[in-house]
Amino acid sequence: MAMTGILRPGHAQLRVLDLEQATRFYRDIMGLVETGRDGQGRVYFKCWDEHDHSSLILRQADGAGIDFIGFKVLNASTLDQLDKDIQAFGLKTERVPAGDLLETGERVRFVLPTGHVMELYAEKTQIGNGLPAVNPAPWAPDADRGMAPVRFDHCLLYGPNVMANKVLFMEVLGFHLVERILGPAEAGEPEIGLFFSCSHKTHDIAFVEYPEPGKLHHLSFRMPTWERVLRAGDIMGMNKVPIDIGPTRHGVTRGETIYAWDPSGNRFETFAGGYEPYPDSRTITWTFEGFPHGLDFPQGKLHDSFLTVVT
Ligand code: M3P
Ligand code: FE
Repeated sequence: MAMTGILRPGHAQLRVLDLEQATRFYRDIMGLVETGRDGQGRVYFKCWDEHDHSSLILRQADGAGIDFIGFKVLNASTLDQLDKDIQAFGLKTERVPAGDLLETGERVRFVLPTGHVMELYAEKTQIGNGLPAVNPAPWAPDADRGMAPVRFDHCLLYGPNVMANKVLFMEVLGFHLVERILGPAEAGEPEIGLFFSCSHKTHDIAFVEYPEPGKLHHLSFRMPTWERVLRAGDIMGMNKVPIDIGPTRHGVTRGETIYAWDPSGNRFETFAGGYEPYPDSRTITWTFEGFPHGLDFPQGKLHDSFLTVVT
């Protein structure tokens, strides 16, 4: 399918309570590649098979959570057009100068109706995946340290007004709605969970209705296979990483998954599988009664922590 407009989730900036402990976790246990530190003390990482300079930025803070999520767009004129479209939709935008994030161009920043800070950018230096573009091997040495996800895949964010996000994502930002979760019949089955894609993936970003704005449910890291999800679970066990759910499979998106917590209490997901929707694919709906299997298909179980623990 043609890829124009918004291409993919490119980076997320995460707040951590102890930067050096978090750096050791993401580098040595998660197995990300550390790519830089800036004048503000932030630490930058990428997954081994990503080419752009960074996809995860850690900032030391007093409380855990997400500062912002950034999506890469096709080019500078796309960025300008989306900036105008977002303003016409009624949101204020702000330009963050190039270089504020290492090796990253100018960003257009705005606050979603759910209270999350989102940004768009067109430029990030490509530093490569450690493999040549001519006759490359299937993996590089960085693929063999820790859990070693191949890419930052998506995030699930919790906040109020997910229905307002739906209009923005579908009518302005060009995403399609792949799956949705409905609330109880007594409440008139409102849409309480929305899974959006700007690509061939089951989701590039998802939202769940929640009273407090701007909350992070999880950042998800793509593993190449289910075996690699299980191996990530082995590494979590070896390192006493606290697990929330899994290994199991979601009914929602059919993803094979483990949810666990980083040392600051931010949830992350190691994730594989799923399917490949197109923009014209039918949207899949999970009713409130069906949702326990949507969350954990084999067990059909609503895990309390999934619904209540966010940062
Ligand atoms: C994911 C995923 C829910 C399922 C979440 C699914 C809210 O996080 O990556 O597929 O039930
Ligand atoms: Fe997920």
